[in-house]
Amino acid sequence: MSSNNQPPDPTSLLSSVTKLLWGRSLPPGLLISTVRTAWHSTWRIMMSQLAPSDPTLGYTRPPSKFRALPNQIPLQSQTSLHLYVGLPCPWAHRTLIVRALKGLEDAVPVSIASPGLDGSWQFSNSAISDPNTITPGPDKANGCKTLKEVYKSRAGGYDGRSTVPMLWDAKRKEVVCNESYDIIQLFNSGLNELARNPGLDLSPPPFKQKIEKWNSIIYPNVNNGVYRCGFAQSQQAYDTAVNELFDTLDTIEDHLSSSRYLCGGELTLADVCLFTTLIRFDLVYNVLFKCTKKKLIEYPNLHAYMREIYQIPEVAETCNFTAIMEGYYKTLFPLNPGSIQPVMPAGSEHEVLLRPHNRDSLLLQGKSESALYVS
Ligand SMILES: N[C@@H](CCC(=O)N[C@@H](CS)C(=O)NCC(=O)O)C(=O)O
Repeated sequence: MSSNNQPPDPTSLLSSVTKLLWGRSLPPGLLISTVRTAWHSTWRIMMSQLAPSDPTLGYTRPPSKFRALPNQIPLQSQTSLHLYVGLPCPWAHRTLIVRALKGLEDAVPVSIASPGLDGSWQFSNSAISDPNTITPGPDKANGCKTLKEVYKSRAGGYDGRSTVPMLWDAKRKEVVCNESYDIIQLFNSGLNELARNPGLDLSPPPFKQKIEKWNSIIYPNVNNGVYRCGFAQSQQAYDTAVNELFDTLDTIEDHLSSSRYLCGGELTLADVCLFTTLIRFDLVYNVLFKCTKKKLIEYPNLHAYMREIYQIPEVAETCNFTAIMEGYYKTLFPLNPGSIQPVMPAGSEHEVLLRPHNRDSLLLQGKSESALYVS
């Protein structure tokens, strides 16, 4: 028995037994192959929960359960909306950016959850609020401890995936929508009477077709593409995903050499959707999701484009790099069992992102291209 009556530490017990049996050398092959088989099977079970897959063991993202288009939101709900997000999540990040650009902070209050060790979204009452950084905190609409509780509290309950972003109607106590693209469309054009910046249109009619075209390329290959790399459960599925990801990044890099934004001279919803993946690329996806063919910083146009968007003050305020790093490296246990966070080569991410982007010279070209859509 230990002197302070504490139970023996199982790890030191295990290491004493292995030392006794095999000294300092590795345990025999049989033990290694048994542990390997057990670990691999457990990994497959965990991955199948984390990331549902197709027959090639490629990741297939489950569809969102609650959908809503701007004109489908009941009028009485528009004044009682509440947004739930998590800072590591690129899908939730889209909604924070459009909310900030449109000036909807007062009209749509936000509650920020953080990932717990079991991967579920949790609220914290003890959060230290830092006025310079967006930080997680309590559930301001329902006072719940977890997002699961909020979903469950809707009339009729809910037992599915409790994902962010989630738009909640605080009066009706109902989930309005949990699909990021629907939410950013609603924020862009459905709440103009409540917005501080109603004149901004991130999806103007002449650009709509172009935006849809870019989304249809970028969503499967880049936004979801990085997840298809990281959550692949076979070499074949990973190879397909990683090639499609980098082929698409090459195409965008080329396009951005002569176009300031994806659709020409103005920022659109397509840029917001690409940005939230790019901003996480070198910090997370390059390392944790094995998106290793290149780092984003090796693409001069894409990196400068990302910097230009980051340098919009309302956008920078939605980025919390500490929360992003911790959210991925500490929570995605099957991908990083030791929870060790890698060191990044450059200084602070914020400083790198403040370097000049020099994309103003593309303004004229971009403007003339966008004029083409109008005519
Ligand atoms: N298609 C959804 C995806 C949302 C999503 O997958 N969110 C993740 C965080 S990045 C989540 O909340 N996962 C929790 C879970 O699956 O239980 C959207 O674009 O809004």
